[in-house]
Amino acid sequence: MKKYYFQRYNYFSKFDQGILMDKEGWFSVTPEKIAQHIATRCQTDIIIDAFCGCGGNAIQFALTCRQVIAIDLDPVKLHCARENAKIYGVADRIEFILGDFFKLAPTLKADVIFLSPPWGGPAYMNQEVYNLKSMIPGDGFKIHQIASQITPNIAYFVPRNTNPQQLAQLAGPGKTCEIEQNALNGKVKALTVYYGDLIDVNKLKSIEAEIAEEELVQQIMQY
Ligand code: MGP
Ligand code: SAH
Repeated sequence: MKKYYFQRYNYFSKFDQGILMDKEGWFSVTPEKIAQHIATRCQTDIIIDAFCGCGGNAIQFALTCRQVIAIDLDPVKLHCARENAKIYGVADRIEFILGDFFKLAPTLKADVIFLSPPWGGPAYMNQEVYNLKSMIPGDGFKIHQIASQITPNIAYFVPRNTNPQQLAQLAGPGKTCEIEQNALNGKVKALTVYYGDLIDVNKLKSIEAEIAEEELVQQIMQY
């Protein structure tokens, strides 16, 4: 736990104002700067944070979106998230729901869904290449599939060593996704994978143009 405590201000800049976290919360919370960035990318009307934990992401979504639906199975996490949201002055912008995302999903409507499920604890790094099927509630494929019945606009927060082929597979045949590395102080902490309208099309176009240019150069060199 020590290494997480040393990073406390990375997790919540207002840590000293009474931030609450339980054990799982400490090792799962999204660092504030990364959560801020994801919230900017996910700016929308209604967003669901399907696995809200102690609120690291939900608080930032409340600052960029009109309404946040924050779900967690664990009442302790939900209590922490609500208290933490009060510290950031955004509790009134978040609807907290105690429940199982899988059971609630058919009743939910939103423009964007953010998924940051349990990865199986800090041992996720013991796998050289993280298999999405190792996610704890069900598996990572099922989580994405259930979310995609609500909206195709999904941001999926996954381990930095996740198998990229699996992430691409989730986009569906002929479709694409954007895999973003989230770094803090020069170190990659996790990946956020964007699906649907969350993909930055301009970035994609410039990458495609770069690849086309490189191919052209290769052809000229061969000639
Ligand atoms: P980490 O690798 O356990 O910690 O998690 P650390 O100390 O930042 O990295 P290290 O390489 O220096 O040891 C990195 C980040 O991943 C955490 O800050 C969380 O944002 C996220 N994270 C970690 N775990 C185990 C989970 C998880 O189970 N679920 C979710 N949603 N995020 C997690
Ligand atoms: N993004 C959060 C951390 C999420 S940790 C933050 O920044 O604070 C993952 C959370 O998923 C845990 O709090 C766990 O209680 C919750 N969870 C696990 N299974 C769930 C389910 N079936 N439905 C809803 N929440 C679940």
